[in-house]
Amino acid sequence: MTQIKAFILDLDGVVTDTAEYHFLAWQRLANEEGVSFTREDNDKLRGVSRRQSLELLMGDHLSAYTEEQIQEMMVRKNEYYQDYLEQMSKDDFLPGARELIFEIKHRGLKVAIGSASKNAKTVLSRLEILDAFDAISDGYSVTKAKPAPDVFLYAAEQMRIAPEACAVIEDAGSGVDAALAANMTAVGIGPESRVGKAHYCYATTAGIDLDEILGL
Ligand code: B16
Ligand code: MG
Repeated sequence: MTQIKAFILDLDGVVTDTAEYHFLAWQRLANEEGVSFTREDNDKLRGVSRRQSLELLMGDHLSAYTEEQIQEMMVRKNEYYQDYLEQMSKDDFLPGARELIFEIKHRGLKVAIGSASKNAKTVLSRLEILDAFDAISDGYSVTKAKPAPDVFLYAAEQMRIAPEACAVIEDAGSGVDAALAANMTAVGIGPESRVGKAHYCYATTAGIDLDEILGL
C-alpha cells in the first residue's frame, strides 16, 4: 500500500458545521416558494452541490420555473446563507478539527480542503485558518460535483501528490464515493449507514485516529 503523504479534508461536516446555516437559508427560500422543507430533507443535501440541492428541494415543482428563475433562487439562497456566515468566528470549528489540521502538518504531511462549496474560502477566513492549507479545491475549482472524483483530484494535483498517496476525510456518502473514485484512502465521519463504504469510519472528527489511518 502506498504511504499516505497528504490529507484532503471536506469542509462542511468535517471541519465546521455549516449544515444548520444551509438549512435555515434553504428553508427561508422554500417558505417563500410555498414548498415544505424539513431538517430531515436537509440531511439529504449533505455534500450535494447548490444546483442539485435546489433540484432535491423543489422536486416536481421545479419544472414550472424558467432557467432564469432557477438561477435567481440559487442567488437568493446564497445571500441568505452568506448573511448567516457573518456570525461565524474562529470558535466555530467542530471539536478536534483545528487540532487535527495542525497535527497533520506537525507530522510533515500536506493538508488541503476538498469542498463542494463556493463559499469555502469565506468560511475558512471566518475560521481564521485559510493560510494553513497547502491547497484549496472548492466549488469553483471543478465543474463535476461529488460523487465525481474531480474536486479531490484537483487538490492532489495542486499539492503535487499522487492520488494513491492522499487520504480524504468526508462526512457525506457522495464524498466517500468521490474519494474512492479518485483512488484515494477514504475516511468517513458519521454513521456506517452514511459513510460505511469508506476504508476507515469514525463517529466524529474528534474521534479520528491518525496512527490507524497511517498504519503506525
Ligand atoms: P455552496 P462540503 C457542501 O460542502 C455542503 O455540504 C452542501 O450542503 C452544499 O450545498 C455544498 O457544499 C455547496 O455549497 O452553496 O456554499 O456552494 O461538505 O463539500 O464542504
Ligand atoms: Mg461535507
